[in-house]
Amino acid sequence: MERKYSDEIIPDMDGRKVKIAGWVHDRRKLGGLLFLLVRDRGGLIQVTLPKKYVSEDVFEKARTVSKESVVAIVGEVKKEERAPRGYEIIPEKIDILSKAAAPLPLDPTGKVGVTLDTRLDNRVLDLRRPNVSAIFKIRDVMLSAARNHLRSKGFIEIQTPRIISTSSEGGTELFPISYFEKEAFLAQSPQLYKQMMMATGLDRVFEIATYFRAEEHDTIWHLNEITAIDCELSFIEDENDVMDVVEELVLAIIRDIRENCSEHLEGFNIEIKEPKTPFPRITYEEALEMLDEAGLKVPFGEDLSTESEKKLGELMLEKGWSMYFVTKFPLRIKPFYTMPDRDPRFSNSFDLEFKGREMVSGSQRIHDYDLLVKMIKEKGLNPQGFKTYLEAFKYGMPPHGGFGLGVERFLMLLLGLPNIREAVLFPRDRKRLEP
Ligand code: AMO
Repeated sequence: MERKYSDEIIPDMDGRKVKIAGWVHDRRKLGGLLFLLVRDRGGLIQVTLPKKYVSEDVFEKARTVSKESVVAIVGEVKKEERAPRGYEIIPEKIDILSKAAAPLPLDPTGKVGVTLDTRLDNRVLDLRRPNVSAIFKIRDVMLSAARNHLRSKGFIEIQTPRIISTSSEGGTELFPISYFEKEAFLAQSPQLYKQMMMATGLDRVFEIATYFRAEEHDTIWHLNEITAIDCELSFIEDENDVMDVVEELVLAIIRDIRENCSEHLEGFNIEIKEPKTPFPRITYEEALEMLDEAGLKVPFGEDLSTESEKKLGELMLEKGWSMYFVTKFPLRIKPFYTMPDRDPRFSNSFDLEFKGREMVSGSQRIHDYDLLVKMIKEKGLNPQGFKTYLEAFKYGMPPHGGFGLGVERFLMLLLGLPNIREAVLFPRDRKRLEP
């Protein structure tokens, strides 16, 4: 008999015989009635066992099977308004496919409070909780929305090496690995490769990329292994063209989630609103002025701290803006590949801020070979280390720019998750390498 998911059965199937399978979520006894709640990916199914009507063997299995064991049940659908989804199953056969050991290290019903650390230590059981797996169903929609949107705009998806020989974002955040006789590193972003692609004629590319960052931070905002949506596009005038792509992409993702995730969003105490558009583009200098007026002084030339970003977020939200760009950061604090502004103190760079946190970072890039070599040297780096990257700039490189959007940051901010670790299946942080 064909197996059905809980959400494929409807009360109108009253009287039909079905097969279901899943995990024993909970068991209740009420007089002569025994209830098993069976959980599958679609939700909960009430299996009702009136002692008089079911066989002794079936009743005994249901009475004794340990919680979280995997069962397959054949039975009759009965309309029942008080049950989840308005139906229950009266079983005629129960197969125990896999017995769960007791006691459980974590209770997937969520009745017992647990710390995030215990949850992450027992992530497989944690992911059985509908509220937790919902995050990853939404993440899936987020990535497929991004893919669909970018493809519709002429971007093609690429994969670049995760093992690299040189740093792309500056020297300090790399994980060294042993690569035969050579020194190598885990990629901290696809930056250099996505730029090299601009010299191939494939002039709009994106990658759903893994970043490895050996940052020492132990905060609710940072991970050592993250996923980002990275884009690069050619024939731009300046960074404004790149910001247009970011804005459209973010809106497309939010719209898709609003349209397709209402069921997954039920457990979150949050309404996902479409942000007001067009996203304002305020310069770094304007941001500093706003902060100064609010009593927070940021010395010119310094990056915005977490505190100043948060304050700016509050000031912008007062004006109705949950998303906005901060543009024209000082050139000194940006990576070597960033295009200088006409005013050489600044750069053609931007961040997209969401609720007072950086979610996207991008810029127009330098496409002139000599200027690029000069900037590499000015950052105290050796052009020799960037030899193959620089080659791509020698034989015709169009003007270009791009950005990286942190998937976990976006998911965390969108769903109001208290810790970025909740937005990854198996997070990697300073202390966590397992599971
Ligand atoms: P950047 O280093 O700003 O830019 O990274 C891009 C986006 O990735 C996310 N992010 C992180 N999220 C969690 N933990 C971390 N440790 C972490 N580091 C980064 C943020 C951030 O905005 N090459 C450039 C992008 C470009 O210009 O194309 C880059 O890597 O959301």
